[in-house]
Amino acid sequence: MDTRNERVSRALDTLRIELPSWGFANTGTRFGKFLQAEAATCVEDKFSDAAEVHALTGACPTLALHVEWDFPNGIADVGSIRTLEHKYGIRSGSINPNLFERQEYKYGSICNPDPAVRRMAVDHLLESVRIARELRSRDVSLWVADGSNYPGTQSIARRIEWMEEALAATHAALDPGQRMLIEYKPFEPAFYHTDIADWGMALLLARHAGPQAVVLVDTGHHYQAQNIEQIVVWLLREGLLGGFHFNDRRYADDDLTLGSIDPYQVFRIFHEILSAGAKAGEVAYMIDQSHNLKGKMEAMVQTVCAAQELFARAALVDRAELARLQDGCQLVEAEECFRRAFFTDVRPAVRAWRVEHGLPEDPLAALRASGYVERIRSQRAAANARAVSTYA
Ligand code: PSV
Ligand code: MN
Repeated sequence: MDTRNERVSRALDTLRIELPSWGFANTGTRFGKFLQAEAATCVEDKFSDAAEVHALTGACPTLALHVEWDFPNGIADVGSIRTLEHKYGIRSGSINPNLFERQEYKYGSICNPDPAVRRMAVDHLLESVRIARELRSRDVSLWVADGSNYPGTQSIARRIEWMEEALAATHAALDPGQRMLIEYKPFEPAFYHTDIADWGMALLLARHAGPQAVVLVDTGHHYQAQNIEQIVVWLLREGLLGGFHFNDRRYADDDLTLGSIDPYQVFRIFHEILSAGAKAGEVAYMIDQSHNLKGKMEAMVQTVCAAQELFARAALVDRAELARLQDGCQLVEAEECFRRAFFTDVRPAVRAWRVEHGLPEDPLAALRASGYVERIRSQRAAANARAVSTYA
């Protein structure tokens, strides 16, 4: 029988968590932003911050990039991104097309009734696939913000057709090793109907698009009380769970630190993935948070540490014993077996894993002691102050 430390160590060796470039920049809510002097002001800052988080946690070798924000010149920026990859030892991760910010997308992007706008959106998707290919990124992660605000104002059915056409065209452009991740969200920015509102719609769209299309589960994108781990089990069973966007939520898509509201939910999700025997990397774990109040660097380190601890706890579930108890319908014993792992204090084992890998025992304390945040604050304050004045 393995010791607790060995099980935790083996589990953490397999856990990779992608950082979002936009999580280091000044972003906020639609009601405003509280600007941070240390926020990233350019793509290089984002690579630098990601490298720091990786050095502290040992789990984050890739950075998710958003095309509109990180490639202002489109594919022409690939060369400078490659230079940054080498300079900071961080690889480009998922490539995220942006189908939600241009004025042309007021009535939708790939579901817009205007064929010229749909064409523009598909061209952007195809360019995103080319960028991903150039950077050897496996995943193109797609969130479609399309929808409508008033009943009867759009044909839901025709918009499905247009969406299928766009996704098929994007899928056809993928290289054999690439994947197209389809993210769903039940609300915001559309209030009446959202074109990809839930995992069922995302799953059907993925099936229609082709074998390299899979579903992306953003933990913030569900109605209250929805059982996310059950969705995860179904997607795993269908071979369609592409990955996650990690955050937490109290009401809506709140962009909170992972597990800050409900760590038990994250544990249950990890348990189902480990129970299904998913191979490392098959399910992409990505963070999708833009902190408005917490320091961005600290919040990111905190989320990675929370993910590591909850993953470690899920790895401690005695799955053979649990299966036996489930088969015998020994409800109390089964639940206690499950809870025993959840309530285990894995922090000593996680610290041991860090020491074994030459990492700081306490990444958050190490970040504070490093002076990194103070350094970037003084380097970036002027540029961020200029950003403030543009709002005046
Ligand atoms: C939308 O709320 C979302 O979850 C999508 O993943 C976007 O790409 C991301 O947030 C950043 O706006
Ligand atoms: Mn997301």
